[in-house]
Amino acid sequence: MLNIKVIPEDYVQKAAKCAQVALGCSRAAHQAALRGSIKLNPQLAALTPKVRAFVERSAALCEPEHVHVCDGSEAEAGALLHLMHQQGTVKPLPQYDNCWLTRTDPADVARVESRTFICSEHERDVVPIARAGRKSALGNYIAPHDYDKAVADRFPGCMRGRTMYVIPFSMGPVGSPLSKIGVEVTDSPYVVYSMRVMTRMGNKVLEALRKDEQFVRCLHSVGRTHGTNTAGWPCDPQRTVILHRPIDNEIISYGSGYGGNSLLGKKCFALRLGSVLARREGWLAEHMLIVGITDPKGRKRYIAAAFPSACGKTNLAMMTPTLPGYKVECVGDDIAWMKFDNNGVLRAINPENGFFGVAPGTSTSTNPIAMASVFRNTVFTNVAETAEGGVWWEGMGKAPEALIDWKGQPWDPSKKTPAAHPNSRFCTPAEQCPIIDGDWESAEGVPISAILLGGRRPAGVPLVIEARDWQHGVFMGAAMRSEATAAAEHSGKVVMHDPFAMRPFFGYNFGEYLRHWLSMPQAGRQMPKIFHVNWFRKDQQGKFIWPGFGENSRVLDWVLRRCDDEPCHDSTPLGYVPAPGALNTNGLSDLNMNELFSIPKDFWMQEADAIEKYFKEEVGDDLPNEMWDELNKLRKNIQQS
Ligand code: GTP
Ligand code: SPV
Ligand code: MN
Repeated sequence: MLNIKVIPEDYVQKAAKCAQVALGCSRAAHQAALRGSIKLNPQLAALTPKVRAFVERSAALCEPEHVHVCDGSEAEAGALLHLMHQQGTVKPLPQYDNCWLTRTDPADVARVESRTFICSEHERDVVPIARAGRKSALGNYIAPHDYDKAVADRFPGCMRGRTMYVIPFSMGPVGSPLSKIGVEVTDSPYVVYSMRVMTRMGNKVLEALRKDEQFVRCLHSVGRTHGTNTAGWPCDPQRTVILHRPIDNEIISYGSGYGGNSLLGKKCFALRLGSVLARREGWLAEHMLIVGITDPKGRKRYIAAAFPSACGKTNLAMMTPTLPGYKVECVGDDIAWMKFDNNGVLRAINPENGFFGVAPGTSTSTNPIAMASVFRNTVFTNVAETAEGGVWWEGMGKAPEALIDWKGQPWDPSKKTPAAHPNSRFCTPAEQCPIIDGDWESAEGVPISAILLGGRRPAGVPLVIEARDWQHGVFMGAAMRSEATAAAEHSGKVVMHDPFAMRPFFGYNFGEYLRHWLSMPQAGRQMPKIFHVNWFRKDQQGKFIWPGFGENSRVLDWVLRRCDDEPCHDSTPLGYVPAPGALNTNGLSDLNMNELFSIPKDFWMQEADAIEKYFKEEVGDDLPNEMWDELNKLRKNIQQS
């Protein structure tokens, strides 16, 4: 069923012509390649014309041996696992139920931001004017001819000898007015299997396409292999490139099979293209978790929270609250698509269908809900393997004897290299989460009462600050910084600017993004309150001051009380913080509240300088004046404090 021959031989020869022109702008070449007698596979004949044209053009370019259109069935998923097992890409983990281990090539372990590009006619569409012609920290621009060349240099014949899978997928519940459809073609069965977990995929999406033929074209190849683990994990790390052309609804990714580089519905579609669509259509596509919180009075509210990669979204989304009477339910752990409805309520959907979550640090004490979710129907990537056919990672608990590390070697703890890669992950269906929210697939989305922003700030930044108003909140988002993590290729723990946790994911000019956020307050709309949180402040000994995880419910409690306009706050130069005694710390011993909430004047003068430098050097004339006004206010407040 999987190996269906559909490409006649002369088609392959004619493909060379086609390949000279990049996908999406090759209609003439495509027509030329199609002339001649092509017997169509019934699977392809059933596709809508636009999807079929995309598939045929992709096949002509990449020259796969077979084409398979995915139906999304159990049987298909089983066949894929069987195939991957044979090829050495996955191995079973007999300790659990339908769980599998993958080891990637050591050169393909995370998103590669330096090779991720957005294409548009004008550079300023993509990066702020201050960086014209230079490297921007807020996105990489690629000109149309370089984009076409990057494709032509890599894709012709890149799938020779392989099967090309066609994955029709929906970001968001099929049929929701907030959802969008994509079609990814890929030569990686690992990608197909993961996309079945992370998105709604298969026949029901093809049916939806028959009603509305619009979709985002996603082309992916792991490339002609130049990695070291070529049998199990083909990839071409030296030539990896991840390209987006928002104007054409097109994503093209080459060389990596990992996470956000290859599961193109996630960061590429839902955030980079999503942010462009959102701005055009008046909504928000954000790197945010969505969580429902029921307070002891039985009132349920939802919040969304933007933290950079590996900074606590999955953990907050699945939190087990320590405060009595609170209940937390999970809608999503990574991405939120949000739109004001006709009643002025901001509604959010999780466009995803699964969790691609960070493994290290996940344990029965930090995230028992994740632990209860991931030991069925899960693919683990780059974790360590136990002798019993189970998994282990740093932070899970005591290391068992005789571990095999993520590179497949016996682990030697004395060598101080981690057994699991720091960016190792689990890929798990969301419906398996025991606290998945009853409305997580609601077509209209859940109402958002508050938006949290945050990051890893070891020094100077208090546990929680409430923005004075929406504009101040937008400034907080623009000024966000966080320590680098293993989720991308940055090395060291340097504190980086990461506005709105979106720095790697903006699909268009950040100045325009800020303007879009500033335009949200309109007559009749109920604006969520905005807060900045920091679970990661450290003391003089380098230890986290705040216990985090389930104890973060204490901060949520204060946030919700502020949403009710309870006067439990004090004004500071940075915004509002809990009034003395207002943050419930009952039962927490040895907590140094002064250290947790102090606002060191020198630190904040330097922070204001750093923000100014960033705004000037990275954004320049594209920065909305409101942001300068807010920075001036911040400076004045600190000076006067
Ligand atoms: P992405 O999937 O990359 O977007 O990451 P994420 O934002 O979902 O981060 P996640 O929740 O997976 O957490 C990343 C790491 O931070 C894990 O090792 C967690 O154990 C750790 N972490 C999460 N929340 C807290 C917290 O409240 N305190 C502390 N100290 N660590 C935390
Ligand atoms: C992130 O890096 O923010 C992730 C993981 O959620 S990836 O899917 O690789 O982008
Ligand atoms: Mn993420």
